[in-house]
Amino acid sequence: MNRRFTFYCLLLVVVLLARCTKDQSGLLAEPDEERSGGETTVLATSATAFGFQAPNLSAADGLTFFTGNSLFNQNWVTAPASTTARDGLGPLFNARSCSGCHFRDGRGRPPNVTGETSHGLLLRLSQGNTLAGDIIPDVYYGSQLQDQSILGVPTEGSFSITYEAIVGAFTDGREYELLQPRYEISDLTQGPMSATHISPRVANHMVGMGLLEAIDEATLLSLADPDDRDHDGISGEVNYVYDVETGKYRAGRFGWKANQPSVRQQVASAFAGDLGITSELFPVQNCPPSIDCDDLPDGGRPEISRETLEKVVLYSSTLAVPGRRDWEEQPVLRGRDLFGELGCQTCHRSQLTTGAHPSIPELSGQTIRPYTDLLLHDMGDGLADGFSEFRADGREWRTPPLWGIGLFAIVNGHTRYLHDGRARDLSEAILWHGGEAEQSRAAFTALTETQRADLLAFLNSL
Ligand code: HEC
Ligand code: HEC
Ligand SMILES: [Ca+2]
Ligand SMILES: [Ca+2]
Ligand SMILES: [Ca+2]
Repeated sequence: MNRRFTFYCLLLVVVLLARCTKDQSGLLAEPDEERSGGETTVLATSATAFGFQAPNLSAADGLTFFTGNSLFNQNWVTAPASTTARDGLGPLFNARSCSGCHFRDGRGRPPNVTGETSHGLLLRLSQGNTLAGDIIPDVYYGSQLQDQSILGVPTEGSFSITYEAIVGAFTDGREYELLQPRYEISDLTQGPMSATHISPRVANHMVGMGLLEAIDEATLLSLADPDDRDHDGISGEVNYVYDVETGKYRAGRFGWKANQPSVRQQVASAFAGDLGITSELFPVQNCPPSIDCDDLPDGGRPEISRETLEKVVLYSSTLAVPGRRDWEEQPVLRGRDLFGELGCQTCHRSQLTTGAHPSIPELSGQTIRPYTDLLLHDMGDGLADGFSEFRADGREWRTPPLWGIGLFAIVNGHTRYLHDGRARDLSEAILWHGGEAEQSRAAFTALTETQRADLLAFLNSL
């Protein structure tokens, strides 16, 4: 009994001492904690913070990046045109340039009013899935609603969004209000829609894509725990998606459901689906059934050459990751520790190491802080879209990387988060978490106001 008492007394002294020293010196940042993209990091805080090339790029890759940048920003035009390098837009499209949605290489948002263009939200369509998980597209409208078209061709239709307010309260009594979006498609021009599932998605910010591509599949598998063997309530899973170049299924990394396997395929599918530009990877023109597209001039077959596509792929792969701001401030460091304590880090992984990038050695072997595991997680009913893609079911989403999310306000002039931009700030983004992240959400609502501010300060420093 006596020995036990002495033991607890000693323990108490040790704990108190530890606390004291901690309080005196304050919390410390880890070495290089601000360098989220390893050697590809830039310390930039302006409106162009997402637009820099990785500083460690070779001179040759730098030149390609420069051309890729203009192909990303410039408008594509209707064929035939004198600028044959940039013609072939449409007949159906959602925007005239990549940057029409990824404005300043940043995050899109839902339209503020019906019919607004260049916001960066699109609707994916399906009537279900094949046994292998591929989308079965709508008979007339394909797998995406294009709400713009070239002269003389009807658009497919348009859509509007209405929001229903949902109120809740933090444990300390402070109330909050979330907006649940509902989508309505109208003005359909090609007959009734057969798609039964709609998945709204906003354009992601573009930084660090090649680094995410360079993470070894073995690393992703080591993070995965599909059957939740360790019983922490979190069961991340790798998506396996169709690779149009090899005809095989491989690990998905890009898109809100990790539905694309590589930057190249993601970019080529954006050219085809979003701009109406065909490529070797997607050679078939997206054509409304009421039009004979063979009668329309095209921009070549394919409309973007392999060589030109590669430039946009390199550009999209090598945008520098912005370094962190205020990373040594005490509230930010307290927020960082809360991020770990609330279990956020179980999905939003703070540190990973890239393997060998197949074609861009500058991206290989980098210690990065992307705050993602690239895995699929069940996020509950609130975020569910009922839309499945390969192994991702209607409740599952890829953990999005959080690097750069504190800069949306400066770069894009808005603070909309989540796959459809429904969250109006970071706090709302967390409050929408459910499913595997329900414990984290609940723990967030139980924080004090100061703790919540610390956590948000940390997120804003990313
Ligand atoms: C109409 C708006 C729009 C246009 C135009 C557009 N994108 Fe996107 N982009 C999106 C959306 C939405 C997503 C997410 C797609 C998904 O989840 O399936 C995305 C995803 C991406 C991603 C993956 C991001 C990530 O974090 O996984 C890359 C890379 C990308 N786009 C590049 C491009 C390029 C290059 C172009 C021009 C050829 C382009 N995009 C044009 C809306 C757009
Ligand atoms: C079970 C895995 C998981 C956990 C745990 C988790 N998240 Fe997430 N988080 C996700 C997924 C998946 C999304 C995307 C959901 C969507 O868009 O519908 C997301 C989205 C976000 C976003 C919005 C990102 C963006 O680009 O729009 C923020 C911010 C965020 N999480 C912060 C947190 C914080 C803070 C915690 C801890 C309190 C946390 N997350 C816990 C998986 C998780
Ligand atoms: Ca075309
Ligand atoms: Ca379509
Ligand atoms: Ca687990």
